[in-house]
Amino acid sequence: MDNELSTHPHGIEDVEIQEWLESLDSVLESSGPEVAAEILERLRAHATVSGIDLPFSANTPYANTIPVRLQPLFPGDQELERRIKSLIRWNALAMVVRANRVEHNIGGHISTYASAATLYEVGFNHFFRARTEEFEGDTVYFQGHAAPGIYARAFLEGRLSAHQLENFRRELKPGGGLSSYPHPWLMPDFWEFPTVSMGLSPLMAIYQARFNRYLENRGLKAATDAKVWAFIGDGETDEPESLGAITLASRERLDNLIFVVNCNLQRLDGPVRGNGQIIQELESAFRGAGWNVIKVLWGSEWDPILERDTEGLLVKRMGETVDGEYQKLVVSSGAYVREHFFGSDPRLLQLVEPLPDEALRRLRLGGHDPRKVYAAYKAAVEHRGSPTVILARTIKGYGLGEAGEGKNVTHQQKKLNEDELREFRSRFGIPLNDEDCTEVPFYRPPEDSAEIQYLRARREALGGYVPQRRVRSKPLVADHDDLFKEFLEGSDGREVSTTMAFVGMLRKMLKDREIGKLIVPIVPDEARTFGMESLFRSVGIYSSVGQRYEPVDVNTLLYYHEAKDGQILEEGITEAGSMASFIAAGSAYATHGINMIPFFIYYSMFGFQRIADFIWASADMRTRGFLLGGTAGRSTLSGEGLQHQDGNSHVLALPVPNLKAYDPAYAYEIAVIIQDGIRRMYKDGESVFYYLTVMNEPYEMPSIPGDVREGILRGMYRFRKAANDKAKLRAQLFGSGAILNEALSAQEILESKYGVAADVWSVTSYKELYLDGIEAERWNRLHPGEKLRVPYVTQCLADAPGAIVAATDYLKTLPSMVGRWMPRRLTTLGTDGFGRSEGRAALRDFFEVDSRFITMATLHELFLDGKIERCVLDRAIKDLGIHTDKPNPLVS
Ligand SMILES: Cc1ncc(C[n+]2csc(CCOP(=O)(O)OP(=O)(O)O)c2C)c(N)n1
Ligand SMILES: [Mg+2]
Repeated sequence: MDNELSTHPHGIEDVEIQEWLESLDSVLESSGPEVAAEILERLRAHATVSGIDLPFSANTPYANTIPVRLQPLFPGDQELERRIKSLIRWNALAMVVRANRVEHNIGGHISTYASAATLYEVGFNHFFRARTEEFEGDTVYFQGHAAPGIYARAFLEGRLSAHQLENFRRELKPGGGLSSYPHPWLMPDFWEFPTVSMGLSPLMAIYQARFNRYLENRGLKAATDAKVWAFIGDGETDEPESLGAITLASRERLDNLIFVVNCNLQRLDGPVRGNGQIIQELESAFRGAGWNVIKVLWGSEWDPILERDTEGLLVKRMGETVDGEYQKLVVSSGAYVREHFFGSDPRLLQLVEPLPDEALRRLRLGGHDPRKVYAAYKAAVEHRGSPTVILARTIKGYGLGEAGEGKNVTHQQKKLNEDELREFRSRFGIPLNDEDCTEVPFYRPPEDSAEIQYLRARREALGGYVPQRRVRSKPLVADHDDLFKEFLEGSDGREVSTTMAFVGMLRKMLKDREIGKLIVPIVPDEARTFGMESLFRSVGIYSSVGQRYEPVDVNTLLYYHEAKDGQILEEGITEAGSMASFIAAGSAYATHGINMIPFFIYYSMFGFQRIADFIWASADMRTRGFLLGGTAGRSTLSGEGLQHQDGNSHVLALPVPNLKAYDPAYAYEIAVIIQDGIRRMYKDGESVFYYLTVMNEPYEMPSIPGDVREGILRGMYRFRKAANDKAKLRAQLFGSGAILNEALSAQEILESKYGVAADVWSVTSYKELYLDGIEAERWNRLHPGEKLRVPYVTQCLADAPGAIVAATDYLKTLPSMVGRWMPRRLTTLGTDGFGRSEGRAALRDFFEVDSRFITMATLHELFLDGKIERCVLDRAIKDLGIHTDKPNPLVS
């Protein structure tokens, strides 16, 4: 047997290997790890040029990255910290169990926090620094499903009451409750970052860390060693967003960023990688991307065993065991572990011979050992030059025992029977007797107890409590009339697009004394599409290393100018990443106390459709700023076709409650909306943000027709009255964006050819009209008998006679939403269906939204009302050249 194992597949003698290893050891001892690493690197390079085909692996053995000899002393009182953690474990569990006793199926999660408790507690006691007047503080993204543990800690800290804990997931209870997950919208003094839609927080954290550097490099805040910590699940890493930007983090050398992946090897249904090893997979992905990877796999109890493993057999066995098997070992007895894990080799069995079965069962994993976790965190915060990921092995549902520890069902476990509760109580030493314990009361030791005193002292040393959200920026003061004035005046015959008009405003805002430096233009590789390249030169593209090359277009006026203090965030082709920058910038008023004003301009079809969940998260986070959907309008974006032409985004913008969505037609409308938006968000501190579509169709911009500001902001105003308002045939035409011009042409055709006098309305926001309408209805319903509130649309149309026709470049449902508040039937024209590669005129014919179709729809309405004869309609169809048997754009 011995003989068999002493030679290797290629016939190398053990002794030969031993010699190599010993020489490495001696280099390590005499010259240190750097020299040893260099020799290995040279050997590898030498091997390659000598024709040796070395397989690439970014993996290291399945062992702790930090060797025991380099492990720092644990600075805390381990026993006290264990007791505090146990109390938090109990209260977190109590919250969920109690909530489900009161209302079956109210939900909540025990097992995520149970697995992550040590990861958080070491952070809370030793690392997470609060935001104070003097120090910006660390930023922590908590794993959403661990929320009960974070609440339970805040309870011990005296920040949340037992009443609030009692109302976990009962937010509508008198006295308030606690939201299921981190939601700044619902708990604006507590949570900072919504994390529970998996995959969003890792990406947001990366861009947050980068944005912190942006603020420093632009001189808007002092450089500090503040860290961004992101706690994420191992199952969560399957979301494409989770790992999607990890190369940005290493490229930007974000050593202010620390990921902690809670590797309990399980997700909701079962193992993350039953047949593989998620930890090794993540290690190679992160190492390959240039991250500092720290594996915390085995607890201190393993150290002496591993030390005895001089041949590396145990580490080899660990590396060969798949996660499904590890999970089985977790739920099994010591005897089973001995037989099935160590039993694979008699020499392994020998290693654990002195240990009784019970000790084998109690061999802790790294993520449950504060000493190992502390060592990893310390190494992470001290590491320079790249971001760090800590892969910490834990057990899902740790401590739940029979009630779920390590079981596939543990994620959903919300109820414990009496025996299970008693066992949990005993395991964590909660001072409750058998009887009391089954009531699952919240337990907080007295204020003067060692636990509370310690916990408070630790937080005090770290600057205060975490998480805590506070708006720290001062309101802007100016009204900025001067900035927007020129855009109210029209383009004086020049044809410009609303995109050009917006870029003109942006350029002007960038020069403003108060807000200039606060503006953050964000583009996902579309600046040229929107005519923004002049900004490259004037304000520069942000680059943390400046510009290390002479740009190819250096001799041109608008060269590609990268600079350390560049203002533009040119994100490359990542709408998700750009949105994460938008979020970091738009929440800086709270995170950093700086009123950053992001303008994120993108191809409108790739906005809501692609990254709506980030937009939803930014709404939750009370992010401020402007989203601009460029090249918008299904029939206005010519040529591009089905994938690009956006007729959807204004419908997709409807569900976001605090998002104001506008489809402006003219420069002055945009100016009014942006100026008012800046006032509302940054002067009055409202938690709203904006979505504006801008188009690339050039046309003359008129000057503002009188006092229409309120109408623009509320959603509609009469742009042009009919010339002859005494005419018998009357109509009201609604247009938005570029389609407003079609309505104006229709107005002329109707008047000159058919004697119909039409008023034309610019509808800047169907969403605003709709929200106003449903609110009026609601108020009326709840206040019967009182003076009825009249929706704004109804008010506008009080003296507006005739047929009503709305045309939009978006789905017909937009105008239809407000039809019921109109005095008469509404006809809507819109662009439902797939786009086409075509010119504008053909597209508007295809979708039936051009002036001809608006004219015809108006005449048809008048015909239905008996105001005109059928022959007029027939003649119009002929004169307008409308093919009545044309394909249906909706389904063709
Ligand atoms: C985008 C998204 N998809 C699905 C879910 C539902 N979900 C909540 S937790 C969970 C499993 C989480 O597993 P993991 O990330 O490993 O975290 P753990 O609880 O194991 O620490 C799932 C699928 C979600 N919250 N977000
Ligand atoms: Mg997991």
